[in-house]
Amino acid sequence: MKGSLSFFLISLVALLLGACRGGGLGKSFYKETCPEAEDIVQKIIWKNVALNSTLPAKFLRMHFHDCFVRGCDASILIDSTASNSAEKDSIPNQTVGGFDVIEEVKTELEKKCPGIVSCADIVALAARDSVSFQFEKPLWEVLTGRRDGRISLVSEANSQIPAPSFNFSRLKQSFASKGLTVHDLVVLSGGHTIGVGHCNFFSRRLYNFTGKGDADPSLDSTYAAFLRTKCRSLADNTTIVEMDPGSGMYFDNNYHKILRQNKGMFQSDAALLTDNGASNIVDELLDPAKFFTEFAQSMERMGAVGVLTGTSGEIRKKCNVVN
Ligand code: HEM
Ligand SMILES: *[C@@H]1O[C@H](CO)[C@@H](O)[C@H](O)[C@H]1NC(C)=O
Ligand SMILES: *[C@@H]1O[C@H](CO)[C@@H](O)[C@H](O)[C@H]1NC(C)=O
Ligand SMILES: *[C@@H]1O[C@H](CO)[C@@H](O)[C@H](O)[C@H]1NC(C)=O
Ligand SMILES: *[C@@H]1O[C@H](CO)[C@@H](O)[C@H](O)[C@H]1NC(C)=O
Ligand SMILES: CC(=O)N[C@H]1CO[C@H](CO)[C@@H](O)[C@@H]1O
Repeated sequence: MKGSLSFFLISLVALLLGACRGGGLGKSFYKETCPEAEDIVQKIIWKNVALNSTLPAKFLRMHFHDCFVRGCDASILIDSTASNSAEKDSIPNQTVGGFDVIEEVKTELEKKCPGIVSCADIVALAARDSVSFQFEKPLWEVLTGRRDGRISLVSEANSQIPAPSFNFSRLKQSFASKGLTVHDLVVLSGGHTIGVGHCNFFSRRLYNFTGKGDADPSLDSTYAAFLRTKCRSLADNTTIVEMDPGSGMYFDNNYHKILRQNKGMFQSDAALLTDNGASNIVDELLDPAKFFTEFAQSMERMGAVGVLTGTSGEIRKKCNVVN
């Protein structure tokens, strides 16, 4: 009797821990309802990434921005209407891309299993599969079962997505407000190992850091000089620069290596070195094996932020409009 009671309690704890880990998500949620779902996503994402190597960065950033506003509920995909300005109109979203590919995946899934697979799961899988393309195997596990939100507000995107001007305490606070730790912050900032930044997000660091025509002293001066050859003035808001020079297409721990050399692009990158704890985590991630393991774990945690499951939300028919 006592044995079965403790077995019951242990099972209960295991169940609760499992639920907490994924916020109600599960492995292969579509196993019965749409067994091909994950293969279809991977096939279409890989086809597109093979043609356009800028896409992994677009999808990784899209997933991050989606999760930080109302949880990972595909609210980032909703178009603005006459009466509502959606997340897509926000300042941080102006350079997000890849929406057409998400719609291509959704169209195919609606043909195979109508009304089953959420846009929120497609975004999470697209981030994983696009980044994993060059490795030909999934880099992290994506639990599924997210449902789609019905609300998307430009004001929330502008206030909830951390800005590149943030200092350490604001970054920490931003991640904490999503239930993520400083460890997650340092690990996930490693997403900046792929993709590009527009000059206007960091040119004050090159030309007018304190308003006296000066550069940010925490930015390596040789690297700052190089960046000035790319971004010719404070007004340049069109030129893009690789965030991880020379390795900007390759997903690896080079972000943390160059960050350690004071070559992070944004103030928010440099800020990770201003806190002892965070700076120690940067050092740990100089070990590639450690980086890949930790990145996988933090992506799973980010992918569970504020998710809608069960009967909450809906399964959108088209990803850019609510049903
Ligand atoms: C910690 C706070 C963060 C800040 C302040 C931040 C800020 C930015 C900014 C300003 C850009 C440049 C956008 C552009 O100029 O087009 C960018 C790009 C990017 N970010 Fe972040 N980011 C943060 C965290 C993350 C996280 C957690 C991820 C994903 C795990 C991520 C993934 C990316 C990627 C992949 C790009 C490149 C996008 C492209 O090439 O189009 N970022 N980020
Ligand atoms: C690649 O994808 C990006 C993001 O959607 C898009 O802006 C760009 O035009 C695409 N490039 C090509 C060559 O299709
Ligand atoms: C970080 O930025 C906030 C807002 O700009 C400011 O109030 C705070 O003092 C800054 N913290 C540090 C440690 O510089
Ligand atoms: C640099 O910043 C100062 C203070 O904000 C401003 O007065 C000045 O116009 C800026 N310089 C340029 C070239 O924008
Ligand atoms: C870039 O700057 C120009 C001139 O200030 C402005 O008209 C334009 O809207 C800006 N573009 C973006 C994408 O911010
Ligand atoms: C990709 C995307 O939808 N970008 C939008 C961002 O917001 C501006 C308006 O501020 C739109 O014009 C863009 O289409």
